[in-house]
Amino acid sequence: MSDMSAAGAAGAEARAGAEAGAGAEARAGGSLVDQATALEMYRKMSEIRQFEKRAYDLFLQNLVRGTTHLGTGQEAIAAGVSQAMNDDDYMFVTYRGHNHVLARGTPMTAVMAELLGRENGLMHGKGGSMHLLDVSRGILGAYAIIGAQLVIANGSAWSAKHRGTRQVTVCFLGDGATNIGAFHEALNLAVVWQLPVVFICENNQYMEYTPIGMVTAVKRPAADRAPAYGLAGLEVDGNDVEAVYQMASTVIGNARDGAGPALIEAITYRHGGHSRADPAKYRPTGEVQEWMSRDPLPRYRAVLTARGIDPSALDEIDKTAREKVDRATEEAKAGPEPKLELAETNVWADGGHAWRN
Ligand SMILES: Cc1ncc(C[n+]2csc(CCOP(=O)(O)OP(=O)(O)O)c2C)c(N)n1
Ligand SMILES: [Mg+2]
Repeated sequence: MSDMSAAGAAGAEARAGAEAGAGAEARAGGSLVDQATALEMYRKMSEIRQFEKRAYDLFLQNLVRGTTHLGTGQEAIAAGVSQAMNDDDYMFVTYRGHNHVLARGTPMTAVMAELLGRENGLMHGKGGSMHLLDVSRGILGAYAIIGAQLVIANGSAWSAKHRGTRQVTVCFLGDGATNIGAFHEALNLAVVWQLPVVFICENNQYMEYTPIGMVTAVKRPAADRAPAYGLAGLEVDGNDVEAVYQMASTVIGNARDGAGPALIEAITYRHGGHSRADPAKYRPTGEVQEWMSRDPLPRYRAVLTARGIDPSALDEIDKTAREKVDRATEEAKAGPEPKLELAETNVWADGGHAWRN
């Protein structure tokens, strides 16, 4: 028990340092990010934005199977956090997971084809938008049950700790998950076991249709709960990709070095409704306009050009991203419908199902 307390205390100090460190970097105006990293993050955001626009157009053409939850407006969080991860780190996402999977480098055609239910999709057309999984890139699933992924992410973090691999698990969640029991269970155990896990709460202000503030006892649903579990109440502007990148780098680095878990609340806004069935008419016009003026993409473009990057270099990135989305769309559309024989494959880890039936 005393060992555990000592580890907890060391972790708390490291986390306090992380908070101070992130603040200092933010005060330096974000210029600590080198140009190659900055352009890489811009590229990721541009690709995601255009992918999501295309996904929406494809719905309207009735080509996307099942429902879809777009991450438009939240690109800076996926881009900044993924940039701070090592290649062999693990990632858990929600049903709103296109952004994160693309930012992690999963081929765009595979993601697009999955939305279209084609055999060349990431899950061979059997998962759809809500169930993107790419074990080769450490993405251990997309979870549609709110909060479920947090406790499973603890398992992946525990495994890495047990094996001594220095891999960190990054687990994304929505603000709505903070009022689910699994959120509290997962945070408690992550701290008790000092797991190398970083939880990123994307507070986009709404759950399905209800503002998170209407049903939550504290102002900041994640950050204000963190201290109850001995964690720093970290909050970041989720529409500022460099701030996200810097804070994520600090806490992921700490977790890798054995300082234990962290929880970040990234403040953001989704540009559209909850899912394709939701026109989001319940949101006040002024609120939407206010957030649109903080759109992470034009905002980062302004930061980069003010820093001396030629706008034509950014135009070129946007053009290449558009071409990539065009190519992915064509390749996805050209993919065959999944064959019936595939229906019962990939169900169990051994690729079979016979023992159960
Ligand atoms: C345990 C559980 N309860 C209810 C739902 C229905 N549901 C689907 S999405 C959602 C809202 C989640 O909001 P949030 O966590 O803020 O994520 P966001 O959609 O804003 O990204 C709800 C309640 C569910 N999927 N799982
Ligand atoms: Mg939400």
